[in-house]
Amino acid sequence: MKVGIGLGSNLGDRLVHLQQAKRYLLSLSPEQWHRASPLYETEPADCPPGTPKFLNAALEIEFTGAPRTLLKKLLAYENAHGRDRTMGPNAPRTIDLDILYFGEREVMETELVIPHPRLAERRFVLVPLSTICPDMIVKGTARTVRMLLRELPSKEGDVRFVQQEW
Ligand code: PH2
Ligand code: MG
Ligand code: MG
Repeated sequence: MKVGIGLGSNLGDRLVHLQQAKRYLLSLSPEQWHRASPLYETEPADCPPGTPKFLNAALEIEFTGAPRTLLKKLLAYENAHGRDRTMGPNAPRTIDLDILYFGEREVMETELVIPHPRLAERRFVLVPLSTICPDMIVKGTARTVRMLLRELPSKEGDVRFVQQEW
């Protein structure tokens, strides 16, 4: 199954955190097959005042296990790489790995909702995603990634291209 993962970091060496996580995610994919978005620096959305800016990107990999298996791996990776969950919602984090889509699957469980429930509201997700799958229809929205992005109001400079390769 082709799986989209959103990556974010706004604590410590953000680029290194994203690069290390990318290497890990590729290791889950047969022959390291993947598509990667460029890297973006983004304004914090729905975060406490004074929150540092994020680096965000999106990655598509091939994953042959179940959605919950992948979720467990991502959470374990975050925990092993300095993610502090005691600081409250949307506190600065070394690394955040979110499942955005999982092939055509829809999952509605307490700990896991796929497609990601806030995907359609977030430019820091849709801008990177639109570079790897602009014409993918997002399950449950009847819209493509490109359409969702076009419908979302943008604030000047909220998502800034940093570099293609990372
Ligand atoms: N992640 C959040 C909340 N707000 N804002 C930006 N710019 N980037 C993120 O990755 C992000 C956020 C919750 O995971
Ligand atoms: Mg997140
Ligand atoms: Mg998360």
